[in-house]
Amino acid sequence: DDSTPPATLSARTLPALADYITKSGTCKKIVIMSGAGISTSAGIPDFRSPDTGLYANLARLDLPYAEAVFDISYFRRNPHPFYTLAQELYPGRFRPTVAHAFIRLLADRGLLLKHFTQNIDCLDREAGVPEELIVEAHGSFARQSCIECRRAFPHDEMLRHVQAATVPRCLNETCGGLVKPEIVFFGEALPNEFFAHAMLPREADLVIVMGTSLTVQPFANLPRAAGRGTPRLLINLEQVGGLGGREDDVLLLGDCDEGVRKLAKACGWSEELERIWRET
Ligand code: CNA
Repeated sequence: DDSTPPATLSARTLPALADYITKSGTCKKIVIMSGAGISTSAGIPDFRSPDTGLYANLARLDLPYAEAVFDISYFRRNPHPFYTLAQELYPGRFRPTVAHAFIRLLADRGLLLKHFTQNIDCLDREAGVPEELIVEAHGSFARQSCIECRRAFPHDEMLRHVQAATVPRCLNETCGGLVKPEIVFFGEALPNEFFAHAMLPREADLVIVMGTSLTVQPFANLPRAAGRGTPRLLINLEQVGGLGGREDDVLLLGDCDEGVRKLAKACGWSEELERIWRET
């Protein structure tokens, strides 16, 4: 709780956190956990924000319930709503945000142990975060395959379908199953890569959670995997996932881009951050 003094930080404030990162000599491995909120300023709506979120704006797709658009059993019966949405959300139409540039900055400085993201928009890759430092917990639009026989489907063919909002079918004619981007739908398992790295937060010297409601399991458990005494910073519009409940938790409630700018400034990294952002 708020009254317990921190174990690792000198205080539960941004300047104390910046000192820990830049001066303590012990903050070498940073794990970031992110969600849709780091991409909203790029123009991609999140799911759950009232009014602006995707779920509040799906009436036109005539779904039985909002989540159906990403539900595998619904997709089998009716893949059209998903492909209508895919046309709007497909990578290539959006530019990385300042928050993505900050993740790149940490990678450039050799401080990024891993970026766990729930996002499927590939904006971290586009910002130049090395692929091997990213765990796309819910998959991404980077690959696509048949949901029946798992055969891979060519990227250029996929682009053609997405642009026309038509539904691709497996190229294996004896199969003919529905093809979908390898983003994880409700009812599907997370990639093995997620489980292979799920305990990595234990090794972190700092965890930064940003732009996520932390409501989707098992991702929502990641911040808890960090050891006690490992500072955890939350940058989000609202308080989520019990963050703030440990003595080394720091809350930066507000916009993600603003939050990373404040943190970068406190660390003396403002120019570097703006340069990376301009160049991405
Ligand atoms: P969510 O449940 O919609 O929550 C978003 C969170 O971010 C909320 O707590 C918001 O308050 C917060 N938020 C929104 N905008 C900002 C902002 N500018 N600054 C700070 N905080 C902000 O989304 P989650 O990612 O938590 O949910 C997990 C789902 C959403 C995953 O399965 C994703 O695949 C899926 N999703 C991804 C994208 C994307 O790839 N960009 C877009 C929409 C949904």
